[in-house]
Amino acid sequence: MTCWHDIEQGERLKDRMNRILRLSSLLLVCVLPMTAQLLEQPEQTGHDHAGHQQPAETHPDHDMSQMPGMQHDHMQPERFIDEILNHATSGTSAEPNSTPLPMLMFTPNQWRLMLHGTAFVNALQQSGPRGGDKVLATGWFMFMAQREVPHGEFTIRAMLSPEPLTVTHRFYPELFQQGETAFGRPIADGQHPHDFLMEIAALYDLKLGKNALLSFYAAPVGDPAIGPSAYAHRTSASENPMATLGHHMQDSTHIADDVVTMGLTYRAVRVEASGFHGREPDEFRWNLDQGRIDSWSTRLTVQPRQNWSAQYSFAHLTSPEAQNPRADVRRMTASVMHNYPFRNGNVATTLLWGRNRELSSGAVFNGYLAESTLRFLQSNYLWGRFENADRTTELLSDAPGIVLPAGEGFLARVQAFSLGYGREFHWIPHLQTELGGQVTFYRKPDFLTPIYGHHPTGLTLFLRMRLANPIG
Ligand SMILES: [Cu+2]
Repeated sequence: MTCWHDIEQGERLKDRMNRILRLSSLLLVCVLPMTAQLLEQPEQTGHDHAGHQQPAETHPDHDMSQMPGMQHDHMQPERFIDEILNHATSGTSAEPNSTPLPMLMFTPNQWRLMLHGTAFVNALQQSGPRGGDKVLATGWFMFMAQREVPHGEFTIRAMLSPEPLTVTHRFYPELFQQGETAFGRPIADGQHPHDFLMEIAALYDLKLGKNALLSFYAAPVGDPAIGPSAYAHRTSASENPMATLGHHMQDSTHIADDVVTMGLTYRAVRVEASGFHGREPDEFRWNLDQGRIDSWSTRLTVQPRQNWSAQYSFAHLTSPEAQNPRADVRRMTASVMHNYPFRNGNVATTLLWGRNRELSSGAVFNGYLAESTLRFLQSNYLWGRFENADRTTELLSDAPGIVLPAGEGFLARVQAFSLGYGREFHWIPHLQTELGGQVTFYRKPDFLTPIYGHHPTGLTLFLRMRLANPIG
């Protein structure tokens, strides 16, 4: 039987492990970008010619020329304002200007119609008494239409997820993962599916001269200005089908109800403010949840160079958890993203910190992440993710023989280290198909060993499909 006071011993071990694993994460984010530079010399792009856009032909992922009816002059953004106007990711999030954007695009009349989508069919194995196995599919599909309007650009977007259908029993096994509910109870060692309606949004960008942009975003369900692009949409996590342990401290608000956002951009700097309903989506994933605008966030994004993006955001979430309705949360996140395209490849990296502070109890929970995805020799992917995340006592609320204090408090800090490889096959036109696998090793304080075993490990094998124009 494990007792609560054993935590102290775990705490001491925690510090030592943290030091080792922080070093590993540094290695991870240094080694992958350097590998990219060894593999290929960077191609000569037009990056030095400020104000000019770079032709699509220099970016393999953007080669529209082989598609009948496709726009032939689609541009990789050279400036932050152009990256914003692309609206290529969830909400109003941004990635470095040089980030590849796999998609299909059609240009009937005055409109630009775009289809983005990624789906994984996964076979999971999570070890130990708290683990499990499952076959399931994750992913999302985004339809977007854009056109020029007087003084600006108008965009509408719908993002859908198959997960309510393809994740049975309201969650899939993922060791140490927590957040949201299934059958009225907190999910422990599992990840919830995302809502069928991930985003329905209208965006209007008003051009204020050449260097400034005033942006409006309204979404019955959508993504307020908090954090970087959520893990499912980040290029640095593009081949990793598993959810981040820090999701509910970093980017879980990517599906929120009744979102309005305003943003002002000047050259490389943008300031945004959002209002939205703070309650997390309920476990009924097919419906559209609604609620009054009771929460807010603000975000500062800076994209000074082609390959860099950084953000800092601060949010007040009113009663986010159905299980803990009296607890309001202040969330703070900071992140830096780097992207480096080169001939026949790309490497994308994210460093991310997220922090929740529960206002009633004063409890603070932190989540740190470093991840990187390298595409090399056209069709090969190598990726890694390191996380260091606080877990709350809710994780063990269903564990037999555990004595926990009342209320939701700090339980432990755990580490997860994932490494994966995948190879892409071009069997079907406009569908990049990949076979891949990844392994995740977890570290936890010793007092959790009777519950999780000595070496908790996760294994994922997957088939991934992504809508995109042919590479190369
Ligand atoms: Cu999510």
